[in-house]
Amino acid sequence: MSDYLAFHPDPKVPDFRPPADAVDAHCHVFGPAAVFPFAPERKYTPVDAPKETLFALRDHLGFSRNVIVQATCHGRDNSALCDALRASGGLARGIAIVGPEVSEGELDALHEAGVRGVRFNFVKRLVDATPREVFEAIAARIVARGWHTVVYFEGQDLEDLAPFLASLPGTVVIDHMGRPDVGAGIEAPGFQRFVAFMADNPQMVVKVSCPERLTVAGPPYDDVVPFARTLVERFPDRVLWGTDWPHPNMVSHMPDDGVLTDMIPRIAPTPSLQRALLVYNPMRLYWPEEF
Ligand code: 0GY
Repeated sequence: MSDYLAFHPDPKVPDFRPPADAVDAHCHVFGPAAVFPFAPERKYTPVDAPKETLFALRDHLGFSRNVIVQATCHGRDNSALCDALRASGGLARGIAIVGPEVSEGELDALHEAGVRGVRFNFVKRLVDATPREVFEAIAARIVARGWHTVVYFEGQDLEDLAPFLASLPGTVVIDHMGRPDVGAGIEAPGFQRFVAFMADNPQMVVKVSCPERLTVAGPPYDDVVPFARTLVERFPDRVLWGTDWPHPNMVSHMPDDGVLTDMIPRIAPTPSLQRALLVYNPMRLYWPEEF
């Protein structure tokens, strides 16, 4: 039984058509729980969101590929993720969650399935804290394989985390724009600190995703547009975009993924910014051999 809203049953066909080879660079698969049980230590129980539904949504929205991100509800058991990656025929890559106990053989198997990075979660409502030395040791091992790290934190924690994040080796991908306080506006110190952090650390890449979690105004998320557009225009070769389907943990409302897709030309107003956001940047990170 899920504690949270189910994903939108019938998203609109977007008016915006993504360019050829566009990548949805942040989405999840959950369960089905009968086959891939959720982690006992999870903080929420999502709705089953199987790979078949994700791949159908990809086609419906006009995307070509997915980056599937392991979420906390599946803990360190990456089986559902790897099952989806294997079934994708090379059209999906993955970001896993691993602990310090992971063996080199297990990392080999994850790579074989299509995993290209690991996620470190600092959001206190989602995870119990992990010592930074543990993350450092994992980062050193995975970067040696050509993988990268994905980090998820909330805006108010950036000041404390910044030195640590900046010290991580290799590319670091930041989820959901570093979760700014949208109500405070783009000139507020919090978002300006984030922009300065991006400027000072050229190894950082940011996902301009998740308006549904950040908005105060609600759909069609006009209040989130200036945040995403600022990042796209300032760092055009260091931005990624994703649906965040099936939007775990949402209680306020469930977004229509077609409406989310229709935000793209508002945050990336030119075809060249759109190609960078949706094709070049994710392909370079996740399918470098084809790029
Ligand atoms: C997201 C956001 C959330 C959940 C997780 O790993 C997770 O459980 O990332 C959230 O609750 O903000 O990226 O899907």
